[in-house]
Amino acid sequence: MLPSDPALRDQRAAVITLDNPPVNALSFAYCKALLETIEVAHGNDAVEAVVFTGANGLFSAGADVNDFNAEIPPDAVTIRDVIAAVEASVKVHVAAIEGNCLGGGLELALACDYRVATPEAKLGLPEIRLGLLPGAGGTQRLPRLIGARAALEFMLKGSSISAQRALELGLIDEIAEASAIERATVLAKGRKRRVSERQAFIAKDLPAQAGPYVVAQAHKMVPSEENGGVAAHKLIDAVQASIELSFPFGIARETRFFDELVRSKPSSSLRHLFFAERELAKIPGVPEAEPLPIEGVGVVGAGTMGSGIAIAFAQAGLPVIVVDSNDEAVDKARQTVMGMFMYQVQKGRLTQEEAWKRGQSIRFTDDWNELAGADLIVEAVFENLDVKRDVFRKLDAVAKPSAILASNTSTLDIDALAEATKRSDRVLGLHFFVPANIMPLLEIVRGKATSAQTIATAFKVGKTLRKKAVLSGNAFGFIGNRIIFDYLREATALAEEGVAPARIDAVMKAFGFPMGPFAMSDLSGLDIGLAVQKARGAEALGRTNVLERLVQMNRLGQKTMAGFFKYDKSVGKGREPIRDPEVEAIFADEARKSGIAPREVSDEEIRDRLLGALICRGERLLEEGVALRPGDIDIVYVYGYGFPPHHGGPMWYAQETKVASRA
Ligand code: T1G
Repeated sequence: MLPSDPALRDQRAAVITLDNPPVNALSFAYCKALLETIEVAHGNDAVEAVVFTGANGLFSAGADVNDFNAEIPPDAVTIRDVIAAVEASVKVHVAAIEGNCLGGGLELALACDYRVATPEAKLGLPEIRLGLLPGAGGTQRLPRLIGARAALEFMLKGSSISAQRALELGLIDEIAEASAIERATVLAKGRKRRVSERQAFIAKDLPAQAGPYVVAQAHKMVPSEENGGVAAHKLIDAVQASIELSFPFGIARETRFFDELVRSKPSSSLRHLFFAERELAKIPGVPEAEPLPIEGVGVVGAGTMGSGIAIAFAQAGLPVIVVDSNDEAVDKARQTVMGMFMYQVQKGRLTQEEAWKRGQSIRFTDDWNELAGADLIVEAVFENLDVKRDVFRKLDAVAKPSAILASNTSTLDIDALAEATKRSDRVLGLHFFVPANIMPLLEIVRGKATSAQTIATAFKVGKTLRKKAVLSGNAFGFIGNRIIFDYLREATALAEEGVAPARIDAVMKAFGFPMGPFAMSDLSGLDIGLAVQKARGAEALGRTNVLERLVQMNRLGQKTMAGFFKYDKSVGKGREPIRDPEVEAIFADEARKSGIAPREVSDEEIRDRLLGALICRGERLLEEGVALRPGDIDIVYVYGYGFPPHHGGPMWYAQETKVASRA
């Protein structure tokens, strides 16, 4: 285990390489082998220092999340045991970090005396995203190393930071421009352990008496326990323990909290979503196909969707050509684009120069021939089949033979668009969500002739855009919208039975949705909802004409400051729904005409009927093969329709709570 490289050997350092492909997960099984390796190094007098590093281009992704889905065997060797061995040793330990160093992997590094990282390393404690908290000492060691306030912010966010930021925080000791292992062994030479320092009462950035204030403030800033905030509140309590209790008692408190969270429903839901997301691009029956290179993108239509899609591609570093013959739309789109990039500068996410460059990477024109060089062209024009077929016919003529043509339609038939071209194998749907440069969801809609290579290319584009890309069959409304229609219809049915829209929305907000079904309809526009209903024919039309009446009264939703609710510019920037008895009267009148009697309905019935509608349509889409897996539907709903992640998505919720689907 002593390095073969004589230079390193002379440093009397033992290099232990974490090597458990693909992400060096510190599973119980791997920790067992690792502990044995460490004990050999500790037992070797020739070894003065131990250097941990990682194979496979990263340090470690932390604990193996799969291990938490089963009862933890009593004799399991965990990261805690590995860290206890490191702490008990007299030898200096140094972490040589390359690539990702996350979760338990970073906690192992925190148990070392020194940390060296290469410039591209990424360090993070993302446990909160799994409904957990760092359970191998991170909540006690990190506050002592970088201060309670910085540690709290770091762990509550759960996002990774760069090596440079880690150095600024004091999380690492050095950035190694060349070999981290080499720097680590040099750094270890002649150094002493820092265990006691690490376990002492130190509140670096916080006068002792401020601790309770910071903790109290933090509790106010995270969601309530009912609303998915359980892990966050426990994490804050664990950091409070790091301020108030001695190290061993703090560790005991952390362990208790971790063991409670790992058995909690919110955590099992979030772990389900973690793995569901990683299944998305595994398409059964589609042979591994080499994705086509996408170096230039075209967008047809400079409206809200078109400019958002253009920004999304520019943000991913791809040059974009936007075609639109309407000068007014082009001017508005140009402002939207520059406005978006200037906003990123204000937020400190881009430098002025980067924003300018990104803005310049989007070119507007009314000349379709400028699309001849694009590898992918996304059509985002008015939602009308004939208009779109005409666009596809024109694109087929100007685009190069290898180009992929995609439609951003949210409901229309992809095959009907493909038939307007001579390249139906290279035609598919790429359904973005508003705003396209922000919403993480992307539905990839496969037509009957869409090739495996086109699908593979679409998933690669999804990864480049950092989207959660979900494959959908070519059916009305695809996955997301098809399911939401049933959900909105069930909400309308409840209102027809005399339940106020405001109460229905309140029940779904209490469940964890950012907004209820009626506010959601008002946001997307009642005229759009009615047009879609009409396009779908009788099956979609509700039992009454409420929607039609509201549209005739020009109550189209937020855009006309009245829909199912009223809106007032002076209340919540005109976006806060205000209860309107006039609408409830219209519901009552229409219900009377349709012979629907008002009835008492409990909050539970409201919740279960609406969730039941989601689940039922989800089950049908799985039967019809429109959606591949329940997990795919859960990702669509969590990342596209505000389904609360701590409930895991409609299909996971159904499985976990036995809520019956509602036909
Ligand atoms: N456990 C088990 N499997 C994992 C895993 C993990 N921690 N991380 C990744 N995988 C699998 C993943 O399912 C996929 O499998 C393959 O590895 C490649 O992943 C005690 C309790 C590291 C940034 O939350 O963020 O430590 O689909 O597709 O895009 O306090 O994976 O190929 O079969 O994502 O290059 C905390 C989670 C754990 C990090 C790489 N750690 N992982 O991204 O590849 S809890 C995390 C990631 C913990 C301690 C606690 C990313 C990545 P398959 P991938 P990638």
